[in-house]
Amino acid sequence: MSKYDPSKIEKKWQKYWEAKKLYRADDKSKKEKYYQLETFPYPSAAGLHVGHPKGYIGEDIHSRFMRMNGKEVMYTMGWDAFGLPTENYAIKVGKSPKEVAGANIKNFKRQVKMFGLSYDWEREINTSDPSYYKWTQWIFLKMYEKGLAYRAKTFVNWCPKDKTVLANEQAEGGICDRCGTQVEQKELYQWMFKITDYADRLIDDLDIVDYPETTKVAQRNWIGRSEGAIIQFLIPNSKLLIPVFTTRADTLFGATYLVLAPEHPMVMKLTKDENLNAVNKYLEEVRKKTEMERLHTDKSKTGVDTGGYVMNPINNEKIPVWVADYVVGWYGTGAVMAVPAHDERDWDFAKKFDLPIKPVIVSSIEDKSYEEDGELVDSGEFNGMKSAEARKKIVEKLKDKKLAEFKKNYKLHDWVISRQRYWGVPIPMIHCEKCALRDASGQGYQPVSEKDLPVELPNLDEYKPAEDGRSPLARAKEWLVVKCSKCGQKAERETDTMDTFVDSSWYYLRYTDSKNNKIFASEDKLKHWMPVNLYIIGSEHVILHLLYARFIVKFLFDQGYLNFKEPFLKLRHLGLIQGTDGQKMSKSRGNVINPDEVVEEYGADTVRLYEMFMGPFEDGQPWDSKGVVGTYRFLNRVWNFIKEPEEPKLANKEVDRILNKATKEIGDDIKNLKFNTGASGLMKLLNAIEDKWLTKKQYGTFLKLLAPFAPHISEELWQTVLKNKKSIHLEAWPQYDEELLADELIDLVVQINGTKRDVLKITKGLSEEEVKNIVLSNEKVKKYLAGKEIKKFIYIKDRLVNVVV
Ligand code: ANZ
Ligand code: ZN
Repeated sequence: MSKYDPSKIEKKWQKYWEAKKLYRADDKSKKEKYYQLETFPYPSAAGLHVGHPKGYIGEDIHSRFMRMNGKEVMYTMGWDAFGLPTENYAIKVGKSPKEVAGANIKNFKRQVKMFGLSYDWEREINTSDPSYYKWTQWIFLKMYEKGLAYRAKTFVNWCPKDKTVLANEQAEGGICDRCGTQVEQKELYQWMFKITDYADRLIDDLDIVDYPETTKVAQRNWIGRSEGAIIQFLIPNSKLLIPVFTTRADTLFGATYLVLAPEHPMVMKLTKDENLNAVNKYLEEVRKKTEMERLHTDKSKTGVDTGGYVMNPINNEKIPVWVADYVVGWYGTGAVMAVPAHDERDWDFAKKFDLPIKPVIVSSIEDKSYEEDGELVDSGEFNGMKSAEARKKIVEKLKDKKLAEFKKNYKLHDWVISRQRYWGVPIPMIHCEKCALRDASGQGYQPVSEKDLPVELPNLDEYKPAEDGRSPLARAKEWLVVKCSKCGQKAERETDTMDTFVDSSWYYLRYTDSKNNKIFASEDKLKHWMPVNLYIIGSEHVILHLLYARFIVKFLFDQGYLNFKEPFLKLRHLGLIQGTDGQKMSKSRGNVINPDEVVEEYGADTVRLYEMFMGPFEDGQPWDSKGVVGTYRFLNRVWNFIKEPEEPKLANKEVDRILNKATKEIGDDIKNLKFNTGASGLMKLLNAIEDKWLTKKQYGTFLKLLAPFAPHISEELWQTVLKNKKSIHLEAWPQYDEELLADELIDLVVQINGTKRDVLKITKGLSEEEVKNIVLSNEKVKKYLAGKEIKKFIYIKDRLVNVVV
């Protein structure tokens, strides 16, 4: 027989599968649907490294398995093509982002196809295609219609080099994660989505989905619901109040000063003339820090005294007002009653600035804050009360005087979707000066009419960001001018584009009906395919992408476009493959392994099997070239193992038993995404049957178990060696026999004083102790032994027992 040469068979079968439309997901199929999803890639200029396909391979194995188990599987691929890296790369190489993205997609597609993944390519999507982003714009308009898209001034992380807004996680440590420049805080008008309206539902509906618990916790923490109260502090000799948000109203008697966030509107009002210089200087310093830096609890506290005072509403005590950046402007009321005896941050601050510390909860701790609940002291009529009760009673008492109310708060911000960059979806709004004069908000923005969608991105001569921070779209003079959709006068288009997270928040809906040009997806198809049955994502997506997708689905549900509230029924994670040095693969570390070369040398099936064999799917593992060689050798053995048997002959029962067990185990492994034990199960299986004689059916069973992992070699052997006429990927997963799974039985000869008295069927491999128990409690044996004393019990494992009496 010929040598195993993947380069001769893999391309051939990929073409065959494509021509036969083997992996087409049929909308009208009578089979039960199964929608399997993976995060679609951002096609960078660097192309794939060997780590990228790991998730795709796992998903592909699972998809193939589900098909073999009678499901109509939808498994497909698309491109998250907008975004800053492409734009920056295009500027660097002097091309248009569109051209660069097109070339990147082409390269990615070639690489992805190399792995023989069972995608339905007819559903392919590209977020930078007008036929896709028309619907991203449409979603924006629906949001706007409902008052959930709005424009407001907000502090944002601003990269002065990239000249764009960054999300918090793109600005960790105050550094732009794209270019490494120090990030600034800048106050700008931005378009936002009011995701905070959905905060409770985004928490509560986590109960109806199957996500790893850690992911649910991450979602809950990000939303950060906390239950507390607003308490009003009074400014002496005025009618003005300063509200604070607290979760510890029980510690109200322990408040020894009040802190305003630097951006609090009352800062200047409270600052005394002699403190003005110091306060201004401090505000200037703070502007340079990002929110992340400000909130780090381990950083030494900074702040400044305003010289002003407020009165505690519970006892009219005067306490000083400070400004400090450990209080953030957007959370709660932007002001805090500081209780150093019971809050660590307040403790550190009070120690540093020599402010009084007054314990009001009983504790034995003296050298740091005591943060637990407890019994109140030094708290007037509330002395002796427990924290939980006091929290209620204190607020209730002040409530009558309108000085307090119960309040829930959230850490979640509204979603800033504006980007001042070119390569994104144009926000479909029009700014009209005329209308601005008339409308109450003075902003004068009008939505583009639905019938005028999509607002297409114009080509530019120059894609560099403008010095004033405005989007390069402001330079598209012709594109910019438009008639106001309300008054018909000459007006200007919005030049901001959308955060790419908007594009990816709804892409899985589009897969169900990717060519529809009347609606983002038809009701029928959405009903048929959604929700997604299994979504596998990297751990980097457990917060924002997931939250945004869930939000958009809830919104579309509310508008009556969807009949489900959660997009993903079941979510699982995958770990990254690292470089041989155990570090994250990256160009700058020089540890990137290009899949083109490995596939060329060993074939896609080897790489597929190796990536699954490396270790648990949800963990990360370093790449090991020796391991690749090992799996290549295994596939060579498979190649030599499968022969066309001379039939007919009787099947070897032992082989049946081994195959039976492997069918169950490997199937369970795939179902549970335990691809590594599945892959090693295949290897063990080959070891067990390699030197045995098999029937054609038995060889076929082996190949079917291998097929999801190594689809090319199994197809080749199935069709050319075993001479089957149809694709192995249309076969059903082999049936297994529960009874055969039971442990193997042996015949145990029982002698008494050397004479054979019985033969017992017992499980193979039992210990002498276990066998003795079975034999001596056997009725027949008991009869022979009645009244006699056992002198000796001789046991020859799995064969014979001799009882000497
Ligand atoms: C007094 C107090 C006493 C507090 C005490 C805590 C312990 P979560 O659970 O995160 O909601 N806080 C309120 N607004 C803030 C802001 N804008 N920036 C920084 N901190 C703020 O935390 C609520 C607590 O965080 C509030 O309860 C407040 O401090 C602080 F022994 O009020 B507490
Ligand atoms: Zn107008």
